[in-house]
Amino acid sequence: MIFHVLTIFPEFFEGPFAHGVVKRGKDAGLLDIRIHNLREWTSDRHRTVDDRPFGGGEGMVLKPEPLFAAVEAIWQRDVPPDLPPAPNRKTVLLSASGRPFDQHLANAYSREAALLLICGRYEGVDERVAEHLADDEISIGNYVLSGGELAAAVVIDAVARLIPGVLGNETSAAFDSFQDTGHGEGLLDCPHWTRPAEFRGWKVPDVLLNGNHEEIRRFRRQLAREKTARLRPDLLAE
Ligand code: 9D3
Repeated sequence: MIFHVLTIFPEFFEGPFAHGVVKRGKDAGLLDIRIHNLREWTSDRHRTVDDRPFGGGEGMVLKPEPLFAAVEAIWQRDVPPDLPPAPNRKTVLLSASGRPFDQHLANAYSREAALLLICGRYEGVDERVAEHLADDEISIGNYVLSGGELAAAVVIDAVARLIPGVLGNETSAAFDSFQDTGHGEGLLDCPHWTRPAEFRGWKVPDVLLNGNHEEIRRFRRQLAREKTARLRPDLLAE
């Protein structure tokens, strides 16, 4: 799978993909990450990517022309011109006003051949990009970031680990979403402990040490329910 990232901060991406699961997937040839500098598709002397909002107001807005030129060039470069455009690819705008990104969307994206992630910046992106260029407009959560770069890294991490072979184990990825822990649909994972069995006076629950696997399974399920009620009551609200 190919991940294209369109950004005004290409240096930002030198760090996040140099380690861990994404690095392993790259080294194994299962995924490729290509970073594109939006300023390469500007045509003025100052390489301008932003402008003031129509109607007035704070901040600057990413202009449509470089974004359209970049996305069209990246997809054309990727697909030989004698072939029809590949349907199994998505252009995704990362924006604070997007639809929430979740595990279901990560699963859907992992079945695409390529994703092109557009990183929003400044006060926002000209709305014609969301309407006529991007297939989806997504946010990674209800908090304010300074731009889409961190969000793009989050999306790539979440999607990359679902690509068959990337985690090493072909079946684990689909099963370990918090929505499918084996403790029942829509529960958080149960808490985990490892050695030592007592640390600073805090003991690991005895049940987990007694070797009774049926009892352990019921105990973990109960802990998962309690933890979900405490930290994520919204998951139990239906
Ligand atoms: C204080 C600025 N906000 C006015 C109410 C709007 C705003 C504009 C631009 C808020 C954030 C941003 C930049 N954020 C992103 O581009 C972004 C983002 C986010 O802020 N939160 C969660 N997901 C994402 S994806 C891209």
